[in-house]
Amino acid sequence: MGQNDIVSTPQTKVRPKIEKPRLYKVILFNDDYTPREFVQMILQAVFRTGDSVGYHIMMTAHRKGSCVVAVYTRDVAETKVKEAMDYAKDAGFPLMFKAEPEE
Ligand code: NFA
Repeated sequence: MGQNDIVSTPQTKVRPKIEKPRLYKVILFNDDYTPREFVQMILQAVFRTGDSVGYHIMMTAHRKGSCVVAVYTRDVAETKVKEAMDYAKDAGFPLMFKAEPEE
């Protein structure tokens, strides 16, 4: 090959198809027994809602029957649901959370 020959390697870009992880909603359900302050405490401790957002999520579930708390990957959603319900169970309250896949 002479001095001025250009050698070019074909630049094929490999773009593997990456599936986005499915996300799961954590839903809080109302009941007649768990104190409001306890629900708020759980929302702050487990879901890091802060004071004001925790209050609004609790009140929405209280008025409408349920409320989406947050959205996570499956593992995180299920771990937080278990953690929250273990706290409630230990305190003797029937508070319920569920993790549901998003459409
Ligand atoms: N309904 C409960 C009460 O009046 C409060 C509550 C809110 C419980 C949201 C569960 C979920 N003490």
